[in-house]
Amino acid sequence: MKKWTYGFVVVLLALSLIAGCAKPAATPVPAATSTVEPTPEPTATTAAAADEGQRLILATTTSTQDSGLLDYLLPDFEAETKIVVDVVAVGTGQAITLGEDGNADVLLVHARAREDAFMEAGHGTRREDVMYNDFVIVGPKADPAGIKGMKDAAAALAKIAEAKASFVSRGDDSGTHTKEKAIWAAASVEPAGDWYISAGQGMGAVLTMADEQQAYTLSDRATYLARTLEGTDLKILVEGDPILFNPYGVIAVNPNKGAHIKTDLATQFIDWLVSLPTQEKIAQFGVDKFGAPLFTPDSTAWREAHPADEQASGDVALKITGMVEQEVGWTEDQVKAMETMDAESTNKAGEVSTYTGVSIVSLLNLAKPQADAQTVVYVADDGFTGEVPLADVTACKDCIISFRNQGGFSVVMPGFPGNVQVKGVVEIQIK
Ligand SMILES: Nc1nc2c(c(=O)[nH]1)N[C@H]1C(S)=C(S)[C@@H](COP(=O)(O)O)O[C@H]1N2
Ligand SMILES: [Mo]
Repeated sequence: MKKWTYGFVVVLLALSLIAGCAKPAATPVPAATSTVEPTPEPTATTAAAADEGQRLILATTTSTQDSGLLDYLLPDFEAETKIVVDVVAVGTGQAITLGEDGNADVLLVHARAREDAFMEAGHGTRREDVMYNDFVIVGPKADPAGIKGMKDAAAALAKIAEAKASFVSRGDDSGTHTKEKAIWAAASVEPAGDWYISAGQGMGAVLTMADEQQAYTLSDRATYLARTLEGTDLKILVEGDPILFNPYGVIAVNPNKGAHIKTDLATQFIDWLVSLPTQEKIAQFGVDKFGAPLFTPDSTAWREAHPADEQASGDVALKITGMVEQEVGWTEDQVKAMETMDAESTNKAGEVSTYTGVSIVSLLNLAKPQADAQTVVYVADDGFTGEVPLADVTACKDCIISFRNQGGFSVVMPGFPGNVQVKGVVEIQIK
């Protein structure tokens, strides 16, 4: 499997709303979430294409339907191919069962282990990567369990359990709930007690409960992002652990299940879904509403066409965010490939040292701070922040982001106070 962090474009687009970059959700339902499992009845058809008589049954998870993704994508497919797609939106488990029973031609689901088992058992003839999104652990700003910034999701849940800090679980056997249970299992914790609230609700309702009760929960990023626009006080506290990755696959159901299985149409659908134009459309979905895409394209064709994205998304080591014309992020190697300069600076102990790095002014020029921006906030990997007026930074010709021996970067601003010499800087926020 390829590296799984968010694509570069996603990082840039999402940075205004989120911190960090992780790629790994089960029910990315932006606004209203549905907890009701629709009955397995076709729900989407197009009259025009129906005339041609070609119909394809797509069994999928509620998230692709509830997020609006299918309504956004499918008209193109139906117009191009004159194939009507009958969408059956159910939980991933149910969708897979529909496939096993030969009650669908094609599946679009997000449960990689179950997909692989489906293929291995011979229920499917072709599986392709389509897209992904990710889960995040969110919680109150006060963070009573002290999990902020942890990179290990299981360790974070273990800490929540140890602190008996309130945690709201979906408790609805959704994909998100399945993922949550997998993380508890990875932590070797069986969550139980007053602090563990099983809601039996959709993602939106669970986020509302967690917000009201100052509790932690596991959310897909898309639904959380949508909530931030509605003023949730919950913060993303843990992200980026590979266990939080949520890939979607498309599978053609094996025609040996009966003459009614439309393999030709399924093949056309899969070819179209993983094709570059469709993947490009997926990359745009949600950007207008939420400021970040809800899904990141990830088909083989997309990956081949975007090798740079993949590389950049691997490890964004330094980024400039906030009030800038263009949010930017670089890998460590990219920063080190820039023009370097030396700066002499005196530390707290009075020792003078020479540091090598990249001019902060030149980095800011790449992001172009907005005219009304006032302040620079340097954020370190340990959460430490240092704040300095933007005008002071733009006037400083020998201020650099230095390369540390142990990797990573530090702010070196000669002559400025110790508390702006931020060690392990990972983000430059412009405010
Ligand atoms: N990441 C990080 N950077 C930090 C700090 C910190 O706690 N975390 N403390 C700051 C303060 S207050 C000072 S005085 C200097 C101390 O570093 P020095 O001993 O190299 O001068 O680091 C600054 N950078
Ligand atoms: Mo300091």
